Amino acid sequence: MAARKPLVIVTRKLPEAVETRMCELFDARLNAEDKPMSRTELGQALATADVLVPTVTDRIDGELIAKAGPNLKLIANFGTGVDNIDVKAATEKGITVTNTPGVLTEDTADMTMALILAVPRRLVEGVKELEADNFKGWAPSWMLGNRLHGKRLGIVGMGRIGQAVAKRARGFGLQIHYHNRKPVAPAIEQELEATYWESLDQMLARMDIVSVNCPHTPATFHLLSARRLKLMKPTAYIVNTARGEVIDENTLARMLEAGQLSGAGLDVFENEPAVNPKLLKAKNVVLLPHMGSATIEGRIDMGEKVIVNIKSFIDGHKPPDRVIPAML
Ligand code: 8YV
Repeated sequence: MAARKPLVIVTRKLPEAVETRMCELFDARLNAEDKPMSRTELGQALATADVLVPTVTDRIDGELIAKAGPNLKLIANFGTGVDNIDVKAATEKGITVTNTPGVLTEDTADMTMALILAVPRRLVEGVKELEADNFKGWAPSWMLGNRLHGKRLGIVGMGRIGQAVAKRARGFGLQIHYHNRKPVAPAIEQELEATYWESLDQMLARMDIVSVNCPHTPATFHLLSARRLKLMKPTAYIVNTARGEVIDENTLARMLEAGQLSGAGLDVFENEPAVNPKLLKAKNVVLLPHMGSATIEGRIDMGEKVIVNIKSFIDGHKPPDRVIPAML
């Protein structure tokens, strides 16, 4: 008798090509309506599945993992960030966790660059002015922003995405500075002409634009704390395409309102999908609904990675994108 296909529960709607392939390979339970699962539904999924495929919108904490059924051996996250999953609790229960690194690097870096351009150059404000019929002809002192060329960009987190941002930013004449747990390889530093700052405090105080590109972990929660945000120049801009939790959002909103920072470009928020009302009201911000990696190509590549991780796991191999708690 043919072996039973593994029961793979997918919490959200994925691209058609990905779902079709999943149905060929696995006993896949899909979410055609794309309605986010409630906590109870997630609990049921964990209790019955062999493999769970969650996304950033599913919070798989220690309490849920403790109630996982005996069949659950793999959580194959559709996404790179795994701050939605208690990886340590999963690993201790013998559940492997995988993610989808690499395939959304370029898309996220593009969106970061778009925000780095959009905020100092007042792109969205300009669109709104035109739509409001406020364009009465060119004027020498109207809609003036700030020049990018020659300014200092401070990248917080020089991993794949941070480096991809640096490459783009160099093309726009920005000087690259970065803070990371460790300096990157000298060859990369040379190629990017990047300056390493061991002290995040010192870097923040000297940058014109700060881009957050590190993962959200217990160590990076509110890394840009109220104290650190206050070290930044009032003329500086801040861009975040990583995770809202890395910045003290409340303080950031208050500082933007008070003119203690020049502006912010945010694709992510601390309590998604909620957005701080002060940010929504602020003029000097560009706010996006967590769409940094939202390309058709990227989503298909992410799905492909999830499939490869599941397939290699059930075939008895180490899945390529295992997340090891010690690495977080
Ligand atoms: C993903 C992301 O689309 O992969 C990540 O870490 O932030 C997003 O761009 C999302 O996580 C999907 O689960």
